[in-house]
Amino acid sequence: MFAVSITLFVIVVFTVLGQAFPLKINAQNFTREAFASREYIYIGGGYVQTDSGHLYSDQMYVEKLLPPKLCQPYPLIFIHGQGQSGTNWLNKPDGGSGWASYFLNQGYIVYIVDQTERARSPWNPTGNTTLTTYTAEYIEMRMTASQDFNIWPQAILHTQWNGTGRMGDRLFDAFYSSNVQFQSNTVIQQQNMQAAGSALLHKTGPAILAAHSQGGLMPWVIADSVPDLVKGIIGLEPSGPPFRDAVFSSTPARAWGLTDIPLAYYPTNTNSTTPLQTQSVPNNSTGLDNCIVQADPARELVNLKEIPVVVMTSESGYHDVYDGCTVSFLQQAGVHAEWLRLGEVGIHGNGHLFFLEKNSDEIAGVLDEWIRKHVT
Ligand SMILES: *[C@@H]1O[C@H](CO)[C@@H](O)[C@H](O)[C@H]1NC(C)=O
Ligand SMILES: *[C@@H]1O[C@H](CO)[C@@H](O)[C@H](O)[C@H]1NC(C)=O
Ligand SMILES: *[C@@H]1O[C@H](CO)[C@@H](O)[C@H](O)[C@H]1NC(C)=O
Ligand SMILES: *[C@@H]1O[C@H](CO)[C@@H](O)[C@H](O)[C@H]1NC(C)=O
Ligand SMILES: *[C@@H]1O[C@H](CO)[C@@H](O)[C@H](O)[C@H]1NC(C)=O
Ligand SMILES: CC(=O)N[C@H]1CO[C@H](CO)[C@@H](O)[C@@H]1O
Repeated sequence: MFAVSITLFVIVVFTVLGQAFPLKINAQNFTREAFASREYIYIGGGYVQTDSGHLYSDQMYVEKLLPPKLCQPYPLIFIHGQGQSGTNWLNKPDGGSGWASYFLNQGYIVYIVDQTERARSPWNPTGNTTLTTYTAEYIEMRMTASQDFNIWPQAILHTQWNGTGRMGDRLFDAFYSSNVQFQSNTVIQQQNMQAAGSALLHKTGPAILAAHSQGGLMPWVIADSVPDLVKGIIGLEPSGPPFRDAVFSSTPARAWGLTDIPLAYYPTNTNSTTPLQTQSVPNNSTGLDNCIVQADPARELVNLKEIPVVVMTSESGYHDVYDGCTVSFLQQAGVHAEWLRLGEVGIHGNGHLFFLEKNSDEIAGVLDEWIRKHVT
């Protein structure tokens, strides 16, 4: 009980290289990471009875990094993708400084979570659910070395991963060894993240959600339950497209358009057969997929309507094939969503893990600019 109910405040001074005189150290000389004070909490979840006693279940690990000079009105909450943990936003596998540092240096409070039942957020072994994990081959093919496999048309353009992106390369190994197991049931994961995420926003107050890939589903379900507390949603190649998988399979998925669990639509759905009626819209350019969107007239995502949304997509990642469909779906449902394709703003050669790639700071700059312009 103690461990979960107490908030620990830990001031971290980054005395890298064992330097004992923090006051005389200029951060730039010793580490490229930003100075920050750090505290962590566990949020959400509760006790469950098991055969051998009580366990605490479905709570989420959250780390708060406070910049030396706070000058942004809203904090940024980063949610990582499948197989990943909050380390995604700390330093990069090649030792370069990560997005947490970038945004701390711009004066944001940065929150980093480990999704429920993942990494430092415990999995309940008595809950009858299973964990799974990604192989190295899966990561090479989809993310770090797509140019060697050419599964989708844009894959060949990939140049920004540092190193070969293949097993045995020091930087790939550094990245892949940070991958962790995850809850394999998407419905359970979305329910748990909705609960823990809303609890977090009640604690932080109004904030911006920035979420990658499978984590990119979570802002939709969290904002749907606490719309007034979400000031902006940044989808970093969020899971999609609506209603089905794409590129690697075309299995039906996300019956609620963006998610597997219900979102509030208006008018309310009265058809018990399926949450939403759909239609297929043909693609207009090479390399882009057809889209499935709602049949007309589309229902509105009432709780997301007032929240500015950007979907950011890399030039060579597999999401470029279909992220436009996610954006079309959002717009059709009345959401102010914008598709920001990095290739179209002159940032070339990135893949799905663009925040860990060589030019990650340049991309962070584009995002920072978007926030300053759209989140008010
Ligand atoms: C797990 O399954 C067992 C056997 O079916 C059942 O007795 C138990 O209640 C289940 N536990 C949970 C948390 O659902
Ligand atoms: C309910 O949804 C199903 C499946 O999309 C469709 O065939 C049916 O016509 C719908 N019923 C009504 C009353 O809209
Ligand atoms: C293709 O273009 C038409 C006409 O501009 C538009 O209605 C449709 O949504 C586009 N398709 C996609 C997939 O964007
Ligand atoms: C639409 O996508 C299909 C399959 O990906 C492709 O064959 C076709 O050329 C695309 N259409 C256009 C106009 O590019
Ligand atoms: C690539 O990684 C090496 C470390 O192995 C680092 O020294 C170099 O700066 C990185 N390159 C870029 C462009 O970030
Ligand atoms: C000794 C040394 O390298 N000092 C550098 C520490 O970092 C500051 C800021 O980047 C530089 O101006 C110093 O030259």
